[in-house]
Amino acid sequence: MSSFDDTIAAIATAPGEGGVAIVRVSGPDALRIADEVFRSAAPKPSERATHTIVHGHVDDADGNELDDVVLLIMRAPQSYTAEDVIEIQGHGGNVAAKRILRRVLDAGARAAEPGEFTKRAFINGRIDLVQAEAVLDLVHAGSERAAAAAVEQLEGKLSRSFNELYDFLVSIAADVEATLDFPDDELPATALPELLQRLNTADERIGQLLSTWDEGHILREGALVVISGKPNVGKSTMLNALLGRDRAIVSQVPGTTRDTIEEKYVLEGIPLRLVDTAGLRETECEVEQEGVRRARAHIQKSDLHLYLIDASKALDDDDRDHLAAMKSEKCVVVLNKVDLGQVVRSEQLKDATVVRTSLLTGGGVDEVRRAVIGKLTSGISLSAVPHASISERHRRLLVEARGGIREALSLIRDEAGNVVLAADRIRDSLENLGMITGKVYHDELLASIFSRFCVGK
Ligand SMILES: Nc1nc2c(ncn2[C@@H]2O[C@H](COP(=O)(O)OP(=O)(O)OP(=O)(O)O)[C@@H](O)[C@H]2O)c(=O)[nH]1
Ligand SMILES: [Mg+2]
Repeated sequence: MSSFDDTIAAIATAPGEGGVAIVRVSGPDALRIADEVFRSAAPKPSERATHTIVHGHVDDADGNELDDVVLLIMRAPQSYTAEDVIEIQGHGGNVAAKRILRRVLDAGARAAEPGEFTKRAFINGRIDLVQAEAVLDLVHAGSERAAAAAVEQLEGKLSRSFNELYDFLVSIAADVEATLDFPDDELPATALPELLQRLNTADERIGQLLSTWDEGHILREGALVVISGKPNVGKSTMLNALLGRDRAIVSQVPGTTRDTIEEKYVLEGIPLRLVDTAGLRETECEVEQEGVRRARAHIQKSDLHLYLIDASKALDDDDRDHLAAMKSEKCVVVLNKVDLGQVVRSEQLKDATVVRTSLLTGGGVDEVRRAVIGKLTSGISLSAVPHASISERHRRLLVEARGGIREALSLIRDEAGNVVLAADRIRDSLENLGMITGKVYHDELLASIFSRFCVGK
C-alpha cells in the first residue's frame, strides 16, 4: 500500500532533443489524470489492465491535440514506486514534453522533487536505501564495470550482506539482554565467552564489508591517477599520450604546466581521473608555487601515482626525496626520454614498479597502461569481476557500528558486570547499521540521499 495521498509528475528524460520524451506520473490519481488528459479508442486508461501500452494523444483542456503519444499503465504495486504509475511517451524535445507536463499538473498532479519517485519506492517498501543508491550509481556510472557493480547492488546483493550482519547483531543483542535476566551467580560460565566470540565475528564481518570500500570508491568516483615529477620530464606528454589527444600544452620550457589538468578516462572498464600537474620544484614565481602546492595536494590523495623521471639525466636529491616519500604499492615510476639515453638505472629505484618510455614517439604507453591496471587491481584490491561495494556513506556508518561493537567487547571482557552498558552500545551499533539500508531513517538522511538524484528519477 502506498503511504502517499498526492500524485507527483515530472519529465523523466534528459532535457534537450531526443527521440522520445517521457512524462512520468505516480500516485493515487495517476489513472484519473490519464483519463482526463489522454484520448484514444475505448476503454479509458483507468479501465485497462496493468502493464498495457496504448496509443493515443494528449489533449489540452479545450480538446486540442498537444502531442501524439504512447501511454504506459503500471498499476500498484507492480511499478517503480509501488504506486499507480503512468508514463506518457511523446515526441522528443523540451517544448512538447513541457506542454504535456503542464497539462498533467493542471489535471491535479504536483511537480515531483529530485529523486522523489525513487524515494517513494523506498518508503513504499519496494527497495531499500542501498538499492535506491544503486539507482543513482547506475545513472552516474562512468564505465561498464561501475554499471555492472551498480546493477548487482540494485538487485540486492549488497543489501543482503548488510541484512545478514544486522540480523546477526540482533541475535547477539537478544542474548546480551537475556544474560541480564540471570542473577550474577547463576549465569552459565560459557555465556559471556560465547558472547565475546560472536561480537568478534560481527567485528570481522564489518571488516570484510569495509574492505570493499576501495573498489566502491574507484568505481563511483574514478581512481585518482596523478602524473607528477620535476619540470619538463614529459608529464603533459604522458597525459596526452594516455588520452590519445592533444589535451595539455607541451613545450620544452620547464614550468609550462601551472594548474592541475584533470580528465576522465576509462581504462579496461575502470574509470580514472587522470591529473597532469605542475612540475615539482622550488620557484620564486607565485603562480607556479600555487601549481606545485596543488600538485602535492593531489599526490596526497591519489589512488595511484605516476612518477616521471627524465632517464637521460642523473637522479638528483629531489628525485630521491620524492621517491623515498612514495608508497611502492601506489606508485609506478616512469623512466621517460630513454631515446636520449638511459643514465638512470632501475636498481636506483629500489622495489618500485618501473616502466621505460619514449613518449615523444609513443613508445611504452601500452606498458604504462598495463602497469596502471596491474596496480589498481592488485594494490587497491579491485576484484577481477566487478562487485557491489560499499560507498562512503556506508563506510562511515559501518565504522560507527564497529566502534560500538568494540566498546561492548571491552565492556564485557574487562568488567564482566558491565553487560548493561554493553547492551546499550550494541543497540547504538544496530541503529547505525539500520541507517545503511534504511531500517532506521530520518528526514535529513533521506534528503541527503535523494537530493542528489535528478528530477524524474
Ligand atoms: N626526446 C624526448 N623528448 C620528450 C619525451 N617526452 C617528452 N619530451 C619533450 O620534453 C619536453 C617537455 O614535455 P612536457 O610534456 O611539456 O613536460 P612536463 O613534464 O609537462 O613539463 P612541465 O609542465 O614544464 O612541468 C617537450 O619538449 C616534449 O616534447 C621523450 O620521450 N623523448
Ligand atoms: Mg606539463
